[in-house]
Amino acid sequence: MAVDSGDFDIDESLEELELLSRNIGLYPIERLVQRRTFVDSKWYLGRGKVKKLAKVVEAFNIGYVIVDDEITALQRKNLENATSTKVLDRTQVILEIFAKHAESEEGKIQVELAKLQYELPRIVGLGREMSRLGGGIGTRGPGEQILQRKRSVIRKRISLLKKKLEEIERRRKLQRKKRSKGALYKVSIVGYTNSGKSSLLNALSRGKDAKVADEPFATLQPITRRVKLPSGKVVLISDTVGFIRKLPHTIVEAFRATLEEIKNSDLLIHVVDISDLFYETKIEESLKVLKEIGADDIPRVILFNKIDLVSKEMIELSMERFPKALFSSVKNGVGIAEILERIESELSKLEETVRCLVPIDNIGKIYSYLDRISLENQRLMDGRFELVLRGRRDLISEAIGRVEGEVLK
Ligand SMILES: Nc1nc2c(ncn2[C@@H]2O[C@H](COP(=O)(O)OP(=O)(O)OP(=O)(O)O)[C@@H](O)[C@H]2O)c(=O)[nH]1
Ligand SMILES: [Mg+2]
Repeated sequence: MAVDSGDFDIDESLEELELLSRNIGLYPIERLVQRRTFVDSKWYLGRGKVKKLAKVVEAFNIGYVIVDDEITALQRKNLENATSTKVLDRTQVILEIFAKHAESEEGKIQVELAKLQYELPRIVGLGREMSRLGGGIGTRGPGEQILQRKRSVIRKRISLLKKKLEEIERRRKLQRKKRSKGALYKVSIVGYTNSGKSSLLNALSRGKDAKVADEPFATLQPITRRVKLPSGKVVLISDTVGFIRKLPHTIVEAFRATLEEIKNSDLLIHVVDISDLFYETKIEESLKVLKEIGADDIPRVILFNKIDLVSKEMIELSMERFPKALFSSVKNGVGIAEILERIESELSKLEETVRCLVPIDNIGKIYSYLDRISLENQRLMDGRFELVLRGRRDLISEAIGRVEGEVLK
């Protein structure tokens, strides 16, 4: 059930909600859409539509009403009272799917945190009836006291979970520091859920470790693999949690550390399911999430996957619209070599070659960078070393900055 405010294709959105609902065992049998530009603050729908909803619920003996939006506690209470049935919203459905897929300690904590943060603001304002059980006007009845206690328990739990996540994040940073000695490039595979990100990681790393499934949000804990590029250079490639329209804010918050890993990338491969008729809106939705986590300025390559499911014309049309995009059928191993080549060429844009003169006494300092930048040539010249260095711009300037070498270019 949804209000169509014209922001996006409502049928597409409901189609997606249906898919999400099925994933947690709820099978929608009726759809109800109200076309209006605003959402009713108390009822979500207009009053007439609420009555219609109640009739539909009764006629079909419906067990759940699912709203294609995030609703408030008041809207939920009113809809539940009016329809005498349980009301769920889009965020709760997504949270349930996440809960189903949480396997690791971190994933479980993140999901519990997201759920509690969703619940906390929804405990307020429903205490009026409960309060009537006790105290009079102006006093705090036992109902309100119970709610306050409940809120306080949830707040404490939230802060405990946040501490645990911080600890996990701290450990991860330490590990990263150890690993980053080699300063390998990091490539992240991002995109809408179910587009084939984990399948791609498996194909690129010739492994099977990343969990692949034909369902939304199969990946909650992204994995990272070392992958050898055609030149022999090794890079780190990670898959990520899938994006979705209206990705609940509580999820972005709870999974911030996981999502922010994307920010540490040198390059993003944005996977798009070309067989999805609405792929353009999904590209936009993914860009919104990237923006929200501050990763929208990282170089990005669009990859249209699942070309085995569409016609040649569709591929040609997408090529015209996105001339720089890559195309693949990861399932059939088509396009993998081109992806590796493109990763190589994109990363090489981040590099530069510099010729410089360094005093002999300082050469050790430059050598200490040779696990991260490469020394292409060196010769002794008038008591100084002439070096040709190639590597990441930032590392080259850091290395040369340490020895005050003279840059010849
Ligand atoms: N037909 C076809 N199916 C593919 C292709 N690539 C992946 N799939 C299927 O698409 C489904 C989703 O693949 P995943 O790799 O799990 O997708 P994901 O983007 O990691 O999904 P989440 O982690 O759930 O966000 C699986 O059933 C894959 O087998 C492809 O090239 N063609
Ligand atoms: Mg995945």
